[in-house]
Amino acid sequence: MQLHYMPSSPYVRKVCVCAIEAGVDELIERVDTDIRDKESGIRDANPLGKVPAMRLKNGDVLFDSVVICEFLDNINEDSRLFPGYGPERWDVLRQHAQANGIIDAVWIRRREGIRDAAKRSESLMRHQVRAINAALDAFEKEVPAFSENPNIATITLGVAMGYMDFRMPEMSWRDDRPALTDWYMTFSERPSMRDTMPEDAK
Ligand SMILES: N[C@@H](CCC(=O)N[C@@H](CS)C(=O)NCC(=O)O)C(=O)O
Repeated sequence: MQLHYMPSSPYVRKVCVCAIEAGVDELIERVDTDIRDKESGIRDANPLGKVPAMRLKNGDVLFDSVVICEFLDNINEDSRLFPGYGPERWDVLRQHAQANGIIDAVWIRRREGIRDAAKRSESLMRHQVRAINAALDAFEKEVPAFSENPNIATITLGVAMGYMDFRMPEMSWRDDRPALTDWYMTFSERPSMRDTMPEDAK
C-alpha cells in the first residue's frame, strides 16, 4: 500500500500513528507528496488534492484520514482502535470529531495568520481560537474517563496537541488544563507518537 505522505501534516501523522498502533506500519510505503505540485499524483488519487490518500494493492484509493485509519485497524483483527457498533463507538467517534476539529481549527487559523495583514480576517482567527479552547475545555473534563488503550479519538487528540505545540506554541494550551497536560505527557511518550513527530518539531 502506498501512502501519499507529507511529514508536517497532522492528518498524515494521525494515519501513521494508527498504522503503528494497529501493528500494520510495515505494510505501508510512504510516497513524499508536494500538494502544490500538479505532477505529484495526489489529484489522481484524491480529487480534493489533499493528503493523506492511500493507494491499496488492488489500485483502489482511500481518503480521508479517518477512513484510512479504520481500514488499517481492520487489517489486524486484534486491533481495536475503532470500537464495534454500540454506545462506545458513537462516543469515540464524537470525541474523534472533537479532536479532529481542533486540528482543522489550528490549520485554518494558521493559514489565515500567514496572509497579508490587510487581507487577514481577525474575526475568523478569533473564531478558531474560541473553538479550540472550548474543545480543549471539554476534553479536560473527559480525560479521567479515557480508555487506557489508544483509540482513534485519543490518537487524534494527541496529534492535535502535538500540532498545537508545532504550529501555535503561543496558544499555551496547557494553562489551567492539568488533566490534559498530564495525559499528553504520558501519551506523547508512546513509540508511535515519538516516531512520527514532525521533523521541524524534533
Ligand atoms: N479531512 C481531511 C483533511 C486533509 C487535509 O486538509 N490535508 C491538508 C494537508 S495538512 C492538505 O492536503 N491540504 C491541501 C489543500 O487543502 O489543498 C483528512 O482528514 O484527511
